[in-house]
Amino acid sequence: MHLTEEQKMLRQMAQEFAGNELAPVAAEIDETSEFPLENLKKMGELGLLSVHFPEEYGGSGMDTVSFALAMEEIAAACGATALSVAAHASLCCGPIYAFGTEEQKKKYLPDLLSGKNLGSFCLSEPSSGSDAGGMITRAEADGDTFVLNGAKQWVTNGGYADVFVVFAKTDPDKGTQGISAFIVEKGTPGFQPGKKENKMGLRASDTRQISIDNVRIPKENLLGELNQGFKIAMHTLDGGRIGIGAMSLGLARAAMEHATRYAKERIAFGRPIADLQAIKWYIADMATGIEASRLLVHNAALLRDAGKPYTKEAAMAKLFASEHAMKTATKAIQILGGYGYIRDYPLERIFRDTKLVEIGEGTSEVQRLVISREVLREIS
Ligand code: COS
Repeated sequence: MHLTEEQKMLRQMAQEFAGNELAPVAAEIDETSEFPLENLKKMGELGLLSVHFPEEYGGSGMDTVSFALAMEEIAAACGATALSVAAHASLCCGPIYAFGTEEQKKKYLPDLLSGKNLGSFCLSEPSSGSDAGGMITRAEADGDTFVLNGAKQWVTNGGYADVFVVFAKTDPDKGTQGISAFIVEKGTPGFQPGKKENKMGLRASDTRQISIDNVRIPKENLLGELNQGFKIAMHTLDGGRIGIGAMSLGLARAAMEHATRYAKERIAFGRPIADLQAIKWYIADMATGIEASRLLVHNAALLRDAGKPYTKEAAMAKLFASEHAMKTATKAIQILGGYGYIRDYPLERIFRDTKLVEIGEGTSEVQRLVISREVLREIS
């Protein structure tokens, strides 16, 4: 795929940062579950949290392809850090930029894009995930304020974020047409992150439930129009899926690279196992799927940058890249055999980290639903 000089430079910078700062600590923070706050701050200073946002609000002024390139490099070094970046950039800065008033953008974006503040997104609830419209959190107007009550689940960056985009029902009888989006600031009374979830993978990323008890926010914190929140969520997830597709790509590439290096060194039956046809076929399948994933991710990014519809393409990119990443991580472990199964090598962590990309920001089943709906609409 053709890249501009600017895109190549950004990729190079992201690769160097990821190689020097993220990769060396990835195993350690997986073990300790320590949130990579310092590295996120450094990434803010380098512009890696703001790649595809305009300079006017403190962004780097680049495009979505550039964002995908950066995400791939970050994820290839540390999946947990990549997930934090995805939640911050796509899911919090994304909707504030796309739907915020000028005042909201000026108030929130510069500090988010510079990394001074961290962002988060609260859509899922303890009893509603794939059925996002099934949320029960309520927001009721009261004078100049809205009062929110309910709970949110799987909130990435939940314990560290300063700014949260929160969805709640403003007209419960209207289903998805009765949901609104709000901006809630950290420390607002009643808005309380719970304990950090003890996850299988991406252990350094911070995932929490948030309880919302009589959280009173000013009316000007409504994001977008009243009762348009579900569309804001769907639009946000379209963009987010490009980021998770790119993250999947980075995880897959890291798995393939570790396994290939091992296959070239490991001797069995008198020669490196990379000479065995079974291993060669695994490597060929890994590499082909990674290339296809990258093309799908970049295609969705190009459509987004061109202002064209990209819902289907983003879902395809996320679906294909995440499932291929899981296949690649599985085969990579197979190549290492027992060594793939122990923590001395990074593949065990990559395998655990990768499982999430088939679940987060819409499961594979939701992506298939989104894709099939579009195809059924297209073909008369
Ligand atoms: N962009 C803008 N609007 C969209 C949209 C999109 N990508 N997708 C749907 N909408 C609109 C529809 O056009 C419809 O509008 P009208 O009410 O004007 O007709 C409205 O949103 C409701 O859409 P739909 O009928 O498709 O809603 P469903 O309840 O059937 O939900 C799915 C559809 C399953 C696709 C949705 O709930 C979803 O994406 N779930 C997964 C959520 C997810 O990814 N969670 C992870 C969060 S990361 S923590």
